[in-house]
Amino acid sequence: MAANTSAKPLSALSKGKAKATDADFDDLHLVITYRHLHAHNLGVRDPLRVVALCDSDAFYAACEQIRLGIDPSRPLVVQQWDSLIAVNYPARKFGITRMEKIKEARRKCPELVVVHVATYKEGEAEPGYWQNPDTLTHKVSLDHYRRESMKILRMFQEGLPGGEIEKASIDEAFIDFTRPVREEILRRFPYLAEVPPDAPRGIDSPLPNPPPISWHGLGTVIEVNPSPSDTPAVGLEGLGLDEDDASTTWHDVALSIAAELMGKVRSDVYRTLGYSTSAGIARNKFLAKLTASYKKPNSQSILRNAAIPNYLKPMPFQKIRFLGGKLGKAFAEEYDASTVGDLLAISLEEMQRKFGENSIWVYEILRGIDRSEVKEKSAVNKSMMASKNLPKPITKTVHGHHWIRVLAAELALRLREAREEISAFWPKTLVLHVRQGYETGRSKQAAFPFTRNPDVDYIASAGDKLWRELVGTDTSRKASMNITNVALGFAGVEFMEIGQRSIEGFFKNPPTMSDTPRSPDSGTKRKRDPRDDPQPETSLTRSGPHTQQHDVPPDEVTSFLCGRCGKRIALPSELTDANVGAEIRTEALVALRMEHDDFHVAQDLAKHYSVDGSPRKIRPLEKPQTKKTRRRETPEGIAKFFNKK
Ligand code: DCP
Ligand code: CA
Repeated sequence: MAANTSAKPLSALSKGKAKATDADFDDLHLVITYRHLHAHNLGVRDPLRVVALCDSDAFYAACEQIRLGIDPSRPLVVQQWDSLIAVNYPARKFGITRMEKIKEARRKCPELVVVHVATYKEGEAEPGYWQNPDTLTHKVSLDHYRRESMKILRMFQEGLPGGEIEKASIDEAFIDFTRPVREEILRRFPYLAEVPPDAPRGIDSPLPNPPPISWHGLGTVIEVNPSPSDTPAVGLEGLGLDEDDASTTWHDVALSIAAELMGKVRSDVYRTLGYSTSAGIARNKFLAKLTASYKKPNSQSILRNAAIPNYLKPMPFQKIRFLGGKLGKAFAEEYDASTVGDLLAISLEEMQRKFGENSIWVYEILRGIDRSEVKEKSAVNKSMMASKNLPKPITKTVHGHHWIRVLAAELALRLREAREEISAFWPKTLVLHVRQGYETGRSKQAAFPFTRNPDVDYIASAGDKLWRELVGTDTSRKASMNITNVALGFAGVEFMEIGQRSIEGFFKNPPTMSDTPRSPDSGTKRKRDPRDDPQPETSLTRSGPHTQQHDVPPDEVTSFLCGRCGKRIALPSELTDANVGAEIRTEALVALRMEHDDFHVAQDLAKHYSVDGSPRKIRPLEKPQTKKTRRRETPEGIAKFFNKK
């Protein structure tokens, strides 16, 4: 069944105030047939699709609390220079929030445990927890958090065989449970394995009614009809709601099985590593992410299809990813709307007339439709960059060499760890990037010759050589030096060939996922996609002559140029602030790039498929327009809203 296409009166459309009906969510009530259950390749259009997002609670704070063996009930924050970057839940009870100053936090809670994030300092091969680290001389290290994050991810991989897992950020992962859940349904309900001989429409007959579900112990089931006073705090955990609900579907059964699997692996992570997590379980990534934050910490929430409309309708749509900026504002102004419910009255035709064809993506996301895939990412980044924003610019070569050594220590450690994971991991190229004041950044790269022991000295001396070539020396320079950011990194990572072994063969601890045989038609294991490479889109990754100099675009550190839409996509302003560490920004830029890629993929899919999976026909506009007039109203469709602010 396709999404609601009924046109509403034009007067209502233009104001955006017509009442939304459940017909707006038609695709939620797909009849599930034997064909659906027995198919293995429905991918994102599978009506039994189940996706979870699992996020660690107060992650950096938890890492420090566990590392130091501190009682988890004590209020604890992680500090980076003057700011807080993570606040545990006991500290939140005192009203302490992230981005607060230490002084203020201590005033609110005198017994607060404050841990400064580890830093590198010159002359040390390892990051440390020094007394009074100083941003003028030290560099933040997130290595411990990366390692802990990998431990959690590995437990997911080992504990959820058959589930597709995508690391979404340092402390979040999406898990596609569709495949293991389908197998479990067939195991628990063997009568579904065969189409009954008297089934009226053969394999296209609907499945028999599902058994009642006991949600006890599976998490918080979001209510289908919440009363206005309901808040996540009162929850519905363990109430066994909906056991006798005649509206129970096989998708609900699928959600409940995924909740069992997710709950088990979450408690394994907690027991083994000590990290508490919060998960959201729903029909797709968008809804799983929204659901994960329904109730935090240490909980999981389940969004049944029947509960989607009332869950989404009151939500301010400008909180939705990609609708937070200019695009969301334009919708709010155009339709005098603030919630998802307000916009449901707007027909697809109307949106497409005002915002271009691609606004089908908005139309669908408001209805909880998201066809982006859960994609496994490469286990090891193909590039590695250590970067430092310099509160005090470098004005002398000797200071340049200081920072090269600090950055080289981080790279040496990360390279050693990557090679412990994949013994054949070797970067071909070393890249140095510098930025002068607010001017265009410049970079230079050189081949990075193989050595058995790539220690700090080895990397620093290669970095120093690049520095001399790129920046010059005090005596060789005519203009004064004023370097505000320096980054040293590896690019062009290769896996050295050993016979015919695949990359997986080089894993010392192969993830269970890569051992799991997949049916050829599962369609879940992707070929490597060039977009997986999170390296900013400069010429850094290209191999070239021994040394090459490249001009990189001005805002390379805070934005990237999308090769698909040609737009420069920038981080939100709170992340471009000088107070935000370069490491956080680099991570955020990688995440932004993945999100942007997902956006294109979602748009591609939206262009080609309707809700029931049939090729989409873009319906004619209500008032046929000439190309000329349409161009004037929507010069670039919604793409223009993704321009750099
Ligand atoms: N982080 C950061 N700076 C930010 C945002 C996050 O350094 N502006 C780091 C610290 C966090 C970690 O990333 O611990 C994960 O970010 P989350 O947004 O998931 O926040 P938390 O895990 O700390 O808390 P929550 O329990 O709300 O998820
Ligand atoms: Ca988190």
